[in-house]
Amino acid sequence: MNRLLTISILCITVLSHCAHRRSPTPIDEDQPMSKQALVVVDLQNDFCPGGSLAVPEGDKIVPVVNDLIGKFSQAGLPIFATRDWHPGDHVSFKTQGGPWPPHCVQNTTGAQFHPDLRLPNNATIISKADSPERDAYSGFEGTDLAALLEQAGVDHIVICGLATDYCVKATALDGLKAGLGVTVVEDAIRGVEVQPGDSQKALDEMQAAGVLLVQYGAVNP
Ligand code: VGL
Ligand code: ZN
Repeated sequence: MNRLLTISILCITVLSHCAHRRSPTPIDEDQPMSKQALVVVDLQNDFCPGGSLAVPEGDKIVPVVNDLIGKFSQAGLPIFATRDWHPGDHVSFKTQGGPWPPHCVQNTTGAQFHPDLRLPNNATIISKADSPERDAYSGFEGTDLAALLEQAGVDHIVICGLATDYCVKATALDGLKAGLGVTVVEDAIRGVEVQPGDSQKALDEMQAAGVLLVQYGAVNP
């Protein structure tokens, strides 16, 4: 009797295990459920060729970023676009003793998104560094980006935009600090390169901190 019971339990265990492995389940148990959002960083005229703080080839990423926007839109996932949004007397400007030429001054053409960038109407725009006395490279700094992502149930952000060695890096590192998974799309970013090699250094730093670096083709939200 005991033997029969043991064999029965064994059979049930094996069968239920097989059924479990084979049953199509909407939840992939190897990967916890995750909701992603796209964060487009500072893809503004002043950071593109012809702008006052031009990133070399900054405009080259626009078609790739538009494709990423398409992928996230298709998947019904949220899209955020940060913008540098400085007052005319911003502390980061050389005119005020700062390191940069005046750029992305509120309500000027230079602060507008690149004209070919196709942001959907429901994208959320995050303005940063908008007070005279404070600079902010990260899209999280002094904004409600973290709260909005949490509200939307997002636990992983995919980052593209400008510039690799400043705002992309700062946003990615702050994303990790906020407890999010962070992916940076290498062929959808460009760097200022004040010193040659700054972009590569930024990529190394991000990767060491836990940022996932991928090519555009590998992004399947
Ligand atoms: C940025 C320099 C100054 C950026 C913003 O968006 O990366 N860089 N302000
Ligand atoms: Zn700035």
